[in-house]
Amino acid sequence: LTTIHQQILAAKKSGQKLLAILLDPDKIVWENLEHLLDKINQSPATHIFVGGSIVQSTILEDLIAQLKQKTNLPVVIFPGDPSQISPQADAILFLSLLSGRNPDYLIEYQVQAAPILKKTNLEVLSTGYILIESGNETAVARVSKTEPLNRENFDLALATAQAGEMLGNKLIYLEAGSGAEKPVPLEMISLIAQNIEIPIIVGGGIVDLHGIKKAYNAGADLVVIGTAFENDSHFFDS
Ligand code: 1GP
Repeated sequence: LTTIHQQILAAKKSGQKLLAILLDPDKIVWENLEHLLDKINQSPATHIFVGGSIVQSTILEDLIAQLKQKTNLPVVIFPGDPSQISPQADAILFLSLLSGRNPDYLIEYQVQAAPILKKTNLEVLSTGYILIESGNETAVARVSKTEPLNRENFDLALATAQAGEMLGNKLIYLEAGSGAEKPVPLEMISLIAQNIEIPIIVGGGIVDLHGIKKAYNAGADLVVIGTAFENDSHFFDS
């Protein structure tokens, strides 16, 4: 029995690139769910992330139940706050928003979530979450009331990722924000990839297959696609 963490590490070691489709329960058109599940099953996705900035728990539970029934992919919660915990999922990104200086997103919500998580079998993936300026204000910045890191300050982004690794995070998530105008700079991904050991997730504003490939080539181990698949369920058809 291997954990999702072990699978990600094994993939990184063997050079296999991972892909997550991000589903925001608030944006699901329920009438089209069957079709969406088919498209997910036909896609190259290796993981499904579920979450959003504001999500009602009943909708979250319903969506995860459907995903567990009708796909074989691991379902990982990508929570906006501690209300977004479902014991039906396989794992949760236990995020600490390292780019910000809002204590709620650095430790308060984690303290609230810990006793709830203890009562579940969810695999807890501690993740250093780093928001990078993307040209437009994204929901993460707005909801968390934090400033993203300057997209040109590579040294600060690297120091932040390294601090996350030293704190014991299992993963680093470089995030431009959902619907970002500009994705995380490729040079920033490669600098960080060359200078930390833990796997790197990259997401936000990646809108075509070429963008996914470029992120992989720069050193991303797992790429997250939300908006582009949400807008076009044929995104992965080729
Ligand atoms: C957002 O990184 C994810 O948290 C995905 O972003 O919706 O822009 O693909 P997009």
